[in-house]
Amino acid sequence: MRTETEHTIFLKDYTPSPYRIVSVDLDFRITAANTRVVAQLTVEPREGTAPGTPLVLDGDELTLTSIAIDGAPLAVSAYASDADSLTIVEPPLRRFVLETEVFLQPEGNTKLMGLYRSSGTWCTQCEPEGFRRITYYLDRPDNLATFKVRMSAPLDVAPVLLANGNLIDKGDAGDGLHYAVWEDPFPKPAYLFALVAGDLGSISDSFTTASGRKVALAIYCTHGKEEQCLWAMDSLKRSMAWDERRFGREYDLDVFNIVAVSDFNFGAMENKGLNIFNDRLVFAQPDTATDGDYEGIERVIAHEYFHNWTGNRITCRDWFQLCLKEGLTVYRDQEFTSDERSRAVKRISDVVGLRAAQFPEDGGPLAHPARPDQYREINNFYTATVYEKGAEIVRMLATLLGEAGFRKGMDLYFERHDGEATTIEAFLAVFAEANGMDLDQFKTWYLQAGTPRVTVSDSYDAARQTYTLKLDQETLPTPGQPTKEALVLPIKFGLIGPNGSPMAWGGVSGAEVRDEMIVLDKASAEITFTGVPNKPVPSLLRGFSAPVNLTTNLTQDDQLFLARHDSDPFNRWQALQDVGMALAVDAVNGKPWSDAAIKALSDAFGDTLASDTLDDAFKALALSVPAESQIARTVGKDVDPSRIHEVRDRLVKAVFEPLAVPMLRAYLKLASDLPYAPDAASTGRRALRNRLLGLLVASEAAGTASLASQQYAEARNMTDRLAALAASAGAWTSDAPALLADFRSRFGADPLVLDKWLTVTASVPFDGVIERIAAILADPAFPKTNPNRLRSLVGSFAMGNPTQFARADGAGFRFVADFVAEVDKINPQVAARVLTGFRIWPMLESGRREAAKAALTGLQGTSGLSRNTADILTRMLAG
Ligand code: B3K
Ligand code: ZN
Repeated sequence: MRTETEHTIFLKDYTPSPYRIVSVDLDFRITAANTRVVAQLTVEPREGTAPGTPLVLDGDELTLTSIAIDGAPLAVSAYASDADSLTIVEPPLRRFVLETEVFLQPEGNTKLMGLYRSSGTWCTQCEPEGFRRITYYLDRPDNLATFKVRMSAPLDVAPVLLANGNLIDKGDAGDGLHYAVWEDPFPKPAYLFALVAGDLGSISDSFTTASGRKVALAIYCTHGKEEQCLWAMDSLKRSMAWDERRFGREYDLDVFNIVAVSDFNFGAMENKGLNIFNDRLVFAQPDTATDGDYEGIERVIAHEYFHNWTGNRITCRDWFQLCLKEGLTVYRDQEFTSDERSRAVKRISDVVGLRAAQFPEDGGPLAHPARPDQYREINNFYTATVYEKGAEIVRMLATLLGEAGFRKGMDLYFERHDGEATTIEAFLAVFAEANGMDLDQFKTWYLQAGTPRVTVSDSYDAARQTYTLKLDQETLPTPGQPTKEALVLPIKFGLIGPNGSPMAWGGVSGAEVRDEMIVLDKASAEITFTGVPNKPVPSLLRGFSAPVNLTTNLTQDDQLFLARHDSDPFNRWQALQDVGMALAVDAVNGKPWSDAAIKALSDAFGDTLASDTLDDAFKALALSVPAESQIARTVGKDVDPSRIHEVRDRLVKAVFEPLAVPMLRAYLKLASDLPYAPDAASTGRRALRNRLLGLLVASEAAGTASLASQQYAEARNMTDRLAALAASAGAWTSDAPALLADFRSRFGADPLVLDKWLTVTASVPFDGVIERIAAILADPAFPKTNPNRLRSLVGSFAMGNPTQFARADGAGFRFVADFVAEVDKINPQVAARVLTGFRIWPMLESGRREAAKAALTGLQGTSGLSRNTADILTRMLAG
């Protein structure tokens, strides 16, 4: 086990490198046995570099076979190399060319960082620190260089040779080899380098930019999957058009290539001009991909494309600034989806995701600021906090500045920082400057971890016709941050009169209130509205305008009033969630439900279902009670996941069973004979129908038991089939085992569909699941080197099956800890990610807490743990 401080990198220690690499010439000779890389780096000392300052390059698992400066081989005393660096002791204090030759073993590279092979294809992943596994380099994002890449490979196994930028030469290289030369004119950090060599099929298309340049587009994939790339191509073209319309950003190279590979640690990678994707985020056809998959592909294709400006043209100075590109680009992809589909539905889904992934992170032992100030392993900081909270921070900025003010800031950002590696400070400065606004306090959002709690209570004075809102904010301590400062919170709101219409007010005092937004920037404030003729119901935090936990003194009646009348669709949805949550928490605390309270919620759901103004996708989201993980988080301590499961189950039955007849009628009416289409309206229709199916099965209403197996059998697309399977397996109906077996035999040969089966299997909340997962893992044919398979099976167990993962007897914890120890030797990134499932442990009841701690402590005793896993483990146990 490493110690606390070993290898910790601090933001405060940032210094520019004394040398710069300005251009790179790479020559790859790829053969079945190994890959030889010859690198010619043109290096310059930075101004002020003292004579004799060594040049230290990063390297990892490289075999150095020759080294020269300006063509002259170096004496052994002139350089030193160890496991992770190459030092040139006394480089010339002028521009020079350093030439190295190294050998790599892509075949055995199961970490999937650097150059590796996936199903025979050579491909790369360099972000954040993978380029050092390809050649010795200044592997840091602030070194921008132009790259020219020559590669040769056997023509029979690798007829396709790709790298960043434009193809400038290709031909025969003799001995059954061929070569290609690619040049990228845009200076870039090494993490955006990419290379692909393989036997691939492709589809191609083109896009003409606003200024009339024609860009050649292509998506490469395993032969036979070409048709399945059409949706991704469609999404790409729409993304390119959207970025021109919405942000005035055009694509800059003549080609844009995407390659789908099967073994990939993450979702996708925005390498300049050559995006590499996990194939699950490219392939789609109706009988194997769900609506969720289609949407995910559209979103991630857009996300990686948008990085071309926010990430590539303007990159990060250091990895602490990761959310400079990630938070901003997630914000941009969220806006794209909102414009392409339904804004309200997108917002609700994003908030559901934020609460499921980011809030638990922010409230647990792994909490960290959106811009961390220290790390031991940067790969562990590609988190929901950096991505999703990062996007929320940008969204708040847009809310505070307004659409035009935000766009002015973005324009200035592109104008001023194009071609640079920069910081959060520089990002905030352009918005401050373009809008004449002080954003010093706003910056705290990037520096402070934890989800603020906002408490609001209201009172009405009929005699004075005044209405008062009292607001408080508090952020609890997080690891390393015992005290917290007040944040700037944009709280969008409205007051609703007794007739359900918006209510105007005469005057307001006590805090900054503009239009329909309160800007709370102190620990507390009291806001008084004058000229208020009746007691209103406040609709607070409309559109979830700040990522906080909100508690109010609203009654169930007030909430249900909002659910019916609020003009803000987000808050209509939220109000129903709040009512369900209050009932669930009462039951967990042993407080019985009143019949009236259950009936009121049930009626509100009934009205939602019957509404002819709400759309299907919204209804699908609204007809729900909070997830178990949400309830657990709200309960907050001494959590018993089995009890929460039982309570939620009972709540679903109590409120939805009385609606069985209208739900069944609606379910039957929503069936469609139309061919599958992934548009928002058809997706919404299926979402509602499948939600109703899930509720009917879970409520165990009479006559609904066979509904799932019937839908499963008749389904004509994967969305409907998988929904039926999940409904059946989630309730473990008598048909569930047979449906699971059928699904496996029908689709088991398609790895991406097998993943769905693995996830459903691992998510069954009843005893027996661990044994089933263990048996699947023990099958010698199960590929333990494939991240998608491992995450679908064990990742979804650790993250999405709290009753079994957090079993009272500790079997779930031990199982996951053993898995992490084993997979850590193969792929540390996957192991560390699965381990984060333990972050719930401090809030569990004492027996489970002890069991989790014992499993974690046992894992800590394993020798040779990777830095990735050791880092998560240390923080998990210290928090
Ligand atoms: N930038 C990549 C993430 C790389 C992850 C490395 N551990 C994908 C993205 O966010 O667009
Ligand atoms: Zn990204």
